[in-house]
Amino acid sequence: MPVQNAEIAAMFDQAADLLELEGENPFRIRAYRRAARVMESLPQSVRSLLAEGRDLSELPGIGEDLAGKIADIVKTGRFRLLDALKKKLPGQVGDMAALPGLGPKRVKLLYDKLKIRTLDDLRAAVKAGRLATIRGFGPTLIGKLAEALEQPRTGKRFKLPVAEAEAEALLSFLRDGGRLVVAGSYRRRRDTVGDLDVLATAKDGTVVADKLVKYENVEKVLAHGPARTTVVLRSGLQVDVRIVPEESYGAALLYFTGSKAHNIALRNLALDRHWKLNEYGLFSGKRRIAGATEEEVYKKLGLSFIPPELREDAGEIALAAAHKLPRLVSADDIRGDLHVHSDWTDGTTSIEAMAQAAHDLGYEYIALTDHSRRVAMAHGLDPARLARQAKEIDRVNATLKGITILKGIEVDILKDGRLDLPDSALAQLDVVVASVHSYFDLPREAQTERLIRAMRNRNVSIIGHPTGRLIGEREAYDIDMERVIATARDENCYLEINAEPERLDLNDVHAHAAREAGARIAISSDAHSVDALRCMRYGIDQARRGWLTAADVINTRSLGDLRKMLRR
Ligand code: DGT
Ligand code: CA
Ligand code: CA
Ligand code: ZN
Repeated sequence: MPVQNAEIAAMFDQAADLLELEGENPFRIRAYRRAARVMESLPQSVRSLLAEGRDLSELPGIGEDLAGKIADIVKTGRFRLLDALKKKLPGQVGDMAALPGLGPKRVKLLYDKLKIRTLDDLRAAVKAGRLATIRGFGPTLIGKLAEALEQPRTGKRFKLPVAEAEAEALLSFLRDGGRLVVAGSYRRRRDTVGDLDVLATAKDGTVVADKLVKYENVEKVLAHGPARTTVVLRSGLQVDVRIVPEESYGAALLYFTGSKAHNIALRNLALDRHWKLNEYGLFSGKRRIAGATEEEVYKKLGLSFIPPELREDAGEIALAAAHKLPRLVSADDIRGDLHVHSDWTDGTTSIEAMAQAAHDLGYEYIALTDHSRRVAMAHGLDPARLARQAKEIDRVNATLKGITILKGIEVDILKDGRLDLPDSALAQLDVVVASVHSYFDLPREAQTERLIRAMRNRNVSIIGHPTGRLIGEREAYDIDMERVIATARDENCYLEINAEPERLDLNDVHAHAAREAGARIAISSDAHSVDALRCMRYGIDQARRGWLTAADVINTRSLGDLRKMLRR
């Protein structure tokens, strides 16, 4: 397996932790952390950048020295500095520093005070209650460590709809009049979540905790206490419920919403002002100067409120300090859906019923985009059936008020980038979504050329699910995303965020890259049934994570404006 960007990021983060442990120069440490964030948010693998002969030192935050190290990691799979640091440090100190709640400083304390050098030493010390003897090791931190040591998470991640169904059922069960909210990656609307982090305010936290352990979907109780209770549901989803005091609610929500990188950046801002920020509040000395709401914490730190979807330390903090955050697209902005199927191919519902349902959602338009003939399984349309479908659309348009059905197709992109229907048929349509449904394993260059050729066809309006990934099932096919995005922009072809929760394709990072490059996006449900039209919101979530504003999204336009944009 070639080295992935995320692995390089993890190596840099770990090196930063260990350098901190060594008391290294803070600028050097920060440089590694920043480089880790850069690695994570690149739209393309570093390996392929290098293969193209690109100079990595042109990347933001990457100097010559780091560029050399990255190249070395890609070549050898190892980060020599990290290996050296690990060797220099006694026992498993390096691994310990990666535990949640256990930064470098605390690892050093553990070693200095209790001679703890390995994870087993640490486990034993937790069991024996010896940690409490060290200054700064309060019950919360010890609880956190016990949790991390005893329950190595399976690493399984859950798609949003699964997590949502569990969260909603659980919250309605637990509701007792106090506040109850799911924080963590769920609130940041990541496309998958590792576990649910629930916060509750309650006069008597034990009531909520006692209720939780009796919940019928609980399979296993991992921890049960007044401040934190952790259970595993039958689905395998782990739930952490934390009871927090009202006056800390905002600080706790901020902390447990994360991301960890965002938290660290905020904490550093607080430190710059000689304040302290943690899950209990923002403190000047012993005095709590903010903490009841997230808004007041951000305000005190001189920042605009940062929507949870942006909290990834990807540049949002600097923009919030300048009060220049983008105004993110929201459900209210969406005026139509440009990728919808009917029972003419593999949908379950008539054209008329789909249009009526879209109207009920408040849309002005939908584009009917059934499959083309090559997708035989779906009973794809040939030019003759497409012409007949057009007549049916005219008929329905004449009877339905308040919504317009645009004529469209989801045309297959053939292996060589030609399309599955003749230009003469495509030219009759309002919207042509072109998608790949075959030959997922072409080499990168061929796959990229295939998409680019499709985009250069002037009948094509939108590229559907541009990378073909199915979350947890199929990797994205190998394309040069940077070139695809640049071509989309230059050709006035739009890229889809397919809102189906197993696709979410483009993903957040690619959507961000598209916006940066000036390409525009269509957020589409790809609905095959009336209910599935509602998946739009998952696409909006990812668009928001990609920093998209209404102006970046074509289906926020009025029908008149949209028609002009679709004409090439
Ligand atoms: P997930 O569950 O893997 O999808 O991702 P998250 O972001 O929900 O992560 P999780 O559940 O491990 O922790 C929830 C939040 O708690 C996280 O987003 C930020 C905060 N947090 C956890 N560990 C640390 C830490 O060691 N330092 C700081 N500053 N924050 C942390
Ligand atoms: Ca979580
Ligand atoms: Ca958690
Ligand atoms: Zn489709």
